[in-house]
Amino acid sequence: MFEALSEKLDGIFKKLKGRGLLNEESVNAALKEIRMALLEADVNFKVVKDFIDDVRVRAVGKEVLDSITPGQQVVKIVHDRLIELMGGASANIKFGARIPAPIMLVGLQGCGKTTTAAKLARLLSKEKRVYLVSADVYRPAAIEQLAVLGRQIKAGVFEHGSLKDPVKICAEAVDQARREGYEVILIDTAGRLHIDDVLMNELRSIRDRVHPAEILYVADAMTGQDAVNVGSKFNEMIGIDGVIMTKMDGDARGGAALSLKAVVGKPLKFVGVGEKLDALEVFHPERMASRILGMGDVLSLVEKAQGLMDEKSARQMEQSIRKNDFSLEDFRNQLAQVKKMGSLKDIMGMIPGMGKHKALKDLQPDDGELVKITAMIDSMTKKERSNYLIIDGRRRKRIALGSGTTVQDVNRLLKNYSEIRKVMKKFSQKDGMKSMMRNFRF
Ligand SMILES: Nc1nc2c(ncn2[C@@H]2O[C@H](COP(=O)(O)OP(=O)(O)OP(=O)(O)O)[C@@H](O)[C@H]2O)c(=O)[nH]1
Ligand SMILES: [Mg+2]
Repeated sequence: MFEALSEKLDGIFKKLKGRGLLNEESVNAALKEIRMALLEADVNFKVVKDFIDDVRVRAVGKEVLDSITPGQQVVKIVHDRLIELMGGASANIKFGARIPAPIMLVGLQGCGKTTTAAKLARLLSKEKRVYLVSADVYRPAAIEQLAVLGRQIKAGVFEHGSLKDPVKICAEAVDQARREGYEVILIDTAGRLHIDDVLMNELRSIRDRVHPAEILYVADAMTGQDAVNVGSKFNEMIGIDGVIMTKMDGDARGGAALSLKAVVGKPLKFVGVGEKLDALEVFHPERMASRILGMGDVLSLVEKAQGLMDEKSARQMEQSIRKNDFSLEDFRNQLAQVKKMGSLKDIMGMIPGMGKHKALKDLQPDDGELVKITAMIDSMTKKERSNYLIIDGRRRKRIALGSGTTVQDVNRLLKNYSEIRKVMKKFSQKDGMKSMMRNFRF
């Protein structure tokens, strides 16, 4: 997501930072390019205009232009403004005092409500007991679809029996959830191709019957600005508390996500990034702004790692990072785990500066690559593995020979490893991953 935008902004800022001194003209020229980049990313034109006007006012001030690093200051202003645009702090779900807390998902047909209900149930069930109910009595198999997903994540699912009326179904499901001690009930509703009165009336009736703690509008990122406009309509007609944007993994340009808060006035709370049930992320404006500006998103990376690594490996990794001796041996042991996190390219995009790193950009280690890396590390002596700095030209040649690879392969491995090590060092400066995580828990 936001790859094209990110690349363009990177180019614009490189030029800006390369200039040293800035004046109003050069800032305005850069702003013009930023404006184009945002419009091309499908951000709402009115939002873009306000954004640029605001950055201009802040950037052409005397303090900025006269400072020693005016280019960097402008980047910071854009970064701050992007965070504000996306709603500032990340917005959690407010469950309210009632138990179970009903959360209602609404949106057009095919936007991803049912899948998202299951994903959200999975995410929330780390802390709460979650129950699912489908109020979609129209599409054949809709109820069964949610039941199947619910079973996969081991959430409770309401059984409809002979009930046919969506409002009664929801009311009865809430009672059932209460009886069974669930703390949250997620209500999956029916979709329509377009907003129509029948759908809105039905959603209103459900709302007035169960009084949801939150109504979340599910938006399909692939539909671009339509997703934003439909969101406004849903908000006017039934009132929403936040948005979940699905299919952010597709080739949507992402502008809708940047326009939502300003146009609809409601925060983006989660983003769907794949079809699998673990592909739902809490939306963090600050991290997203950093990612867009190529500053990396180390925290999401750490969270991803923590979610996927088995606990023992995570603890080992944390320990070696703490001791600040992430050796090549550790690296080899972690690679298999890293592979689980998706392509190394995606992971690199989250590390500051690495997304733009030429050598890493095209790096897509497949299984073959991993075998090669393992072979190279296996061909090293124990001493080499614990201190890569001693691996000189002669040793590189020997390692290449021993592992059936080339010296270039060994060079690349050591380069990547030393980059990763640098990031690891950053972690260890704070007081460990766990405490960092605690501050950012959903
Ligand atoms: N790639 C990707 N696909 C998604 C995501 N979320 C949902 N989908 C897919 O979108 C399609 C529709 O998802 P559903 O959850 O059935 O959508 P819905 O809103 O419940 O649809 P109706 O009940 O017919 O209105 C499915 O094929 C999902 O796998 C996502 O974040 N990424
Ligand atoms: Mg559905």
